[in-house]
Amino acid sequence: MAFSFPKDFLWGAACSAYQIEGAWNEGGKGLSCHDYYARLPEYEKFYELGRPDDCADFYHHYREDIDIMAERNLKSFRFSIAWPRLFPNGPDEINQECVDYYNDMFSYLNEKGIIPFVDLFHWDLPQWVLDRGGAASREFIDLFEGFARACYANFGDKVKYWSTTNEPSVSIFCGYADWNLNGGGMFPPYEDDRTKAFTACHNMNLAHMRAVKAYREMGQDGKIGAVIDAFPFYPYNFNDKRDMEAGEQMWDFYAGKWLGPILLGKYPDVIVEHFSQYMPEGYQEEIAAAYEPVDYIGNNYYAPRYAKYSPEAPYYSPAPDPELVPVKEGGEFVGMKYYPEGLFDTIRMLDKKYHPKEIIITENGMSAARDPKNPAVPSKINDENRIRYMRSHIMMLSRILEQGINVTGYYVWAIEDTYEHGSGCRYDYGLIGINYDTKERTPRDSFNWYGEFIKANT
Ligand code: IFM
Repeated sequence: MAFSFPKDFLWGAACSAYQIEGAWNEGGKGLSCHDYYARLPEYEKFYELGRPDDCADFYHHYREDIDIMAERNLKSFRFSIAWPRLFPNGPDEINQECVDYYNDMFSYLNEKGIIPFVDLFHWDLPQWVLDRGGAASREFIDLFEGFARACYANFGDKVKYWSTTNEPSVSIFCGYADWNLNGGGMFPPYEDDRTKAFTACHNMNLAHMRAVKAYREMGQDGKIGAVIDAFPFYPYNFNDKRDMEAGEQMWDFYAGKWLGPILLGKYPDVIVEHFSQYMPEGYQEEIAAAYEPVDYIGNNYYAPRYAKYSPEAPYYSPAPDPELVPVKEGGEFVGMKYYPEGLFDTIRMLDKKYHPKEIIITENGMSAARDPKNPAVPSKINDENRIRYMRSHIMMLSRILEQGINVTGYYVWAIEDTYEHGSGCRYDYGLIGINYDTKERTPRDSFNWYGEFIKANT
């Protein structure tokens, strides 16, 4: 087989505003839901390993970081706009300082030949939105559309790749329930309410469609889609046909409740059969009527999960990995299976089930733990395991392309060490290591390797 890639392939790296930007109370920014909850003692357990207050301080270092990206031939940088920075207090008052900041960042990226790819919403709801009921409230749809329109109007001349939302399975659904309905929310507002979880899901899908429609109505000339974390749920027992079915059901439950509406204009059967009671009346018809096709679908893949049959409705449950050889070399790849083949299976499944026009791999990467005694200091700079991880996933990508599937981009998570919800700044994903005391940036070997790879393949 030939390992070759299209010359215009988007070789990128990704991050989100709230995970690297810092400056939580500077530049006219308002409170995000995390800024707010992290300061309430009763939610301490979600923030005991740290808050996203200053983290990598990208807000003050973005030009320096963009220089490092350009020196390493990066073709595209995926980032998000902080909604609470753009609209600090409510929907009517835009923060000009923030408009200037993002405009300068996007201009500088373009000047350096790096294509900006922007997520409208990557996990940092303004607290004022949550105070008005968050995504569980119908008003969210209008608020989101207003935010989207403001972003297109202010940045649309510089940004030609847009995503409405990133991993809503985590940030939206998990505000009101555990991902598998096995308990309460793991994200602000940390409630335990299935009706709100499914209503928020439906509202997010509608808000996405409104934002896509608005993009076209405003005559914008780039591409717009959404980013979903879909991954295979392999059967726990290959000898039990019911476990095989459970895997597909779990995919439909976890990722399909977004992918179905976004790509096909309808919810999957598993939602209709088992969870309709938590959805607003007429939800299936409403989604069909609001459906607005996307230009591409983004997929975040890290590792697969497992599923098995369960005798009670909805007849599936998560299962432990029967093959797990824990990969914890030096605290790397914490708690996740190293399985590049899962990327191949995910993209094939996406293509087969939904036939999207274009797929972009919007996140893929591995973490390494910092030394708990010295948490300001970045984990290994000579990160040969991350190179191994990237190489093997990129090899899978070439196999995917050989199948004729239209994948047009691959983004490493993350451009630099990030704040991670629940685990603070302790697990590094970065191509650039960050010293959290001095804010010194040190490109890792993986970034140098990636830079050479990009040069050789474009
Ligand atoms: O850091 C997160 C990101 O915000 C969403 N996708 C998974 C990443 C790694 O945990």
